[in-house]
Amino acid sequence: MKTITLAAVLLTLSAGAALAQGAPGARMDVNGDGKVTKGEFTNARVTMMMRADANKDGKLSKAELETGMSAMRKGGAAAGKGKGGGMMFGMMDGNKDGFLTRAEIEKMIERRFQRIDVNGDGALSSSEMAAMPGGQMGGGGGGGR
Ligand SMILES: [Ca+2]
Ligand SMILES: [Ca+2]
Ligand SMILES: [Ca+2]
Repeated sequence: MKTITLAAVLLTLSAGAALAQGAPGARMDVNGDGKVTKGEFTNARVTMMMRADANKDGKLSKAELETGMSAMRKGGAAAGKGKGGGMMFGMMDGNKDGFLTRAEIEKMIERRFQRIDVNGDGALSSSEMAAMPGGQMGGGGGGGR
């Protein structure tokens, strides 16, 4: 299945490039008001995570998550977290069935949102995003440019 592999690589590359350019979160701010609301944030992150759903069953297995994470790392996003998906997977899989459903991923992302939203106004300003813990989401390079 050469075509599929190539397509996946291209997808990964363009995703990485898109993530690497501009401010962290520029892509998440769908309506361009300079803030990323909880909905925008959750949606962007869930969509990103669900890209790893290789067999399109709507759930992420551990293997799918790990593949997706390493693809993201190669693309430049999610850099810095060298730990692999294992621990993260365990934390996210609320019912321990070995799969992450969209709802489980959303829950994790909402929790993360609350941590990033320092002033608790329900939206992330660019300074809050810049201070995002771990610099996931393409912020890993840290202020080059
Ligand atoms: Ca917005
Ligand atoms: Ca899946
Ligand atoms: Ca689960």
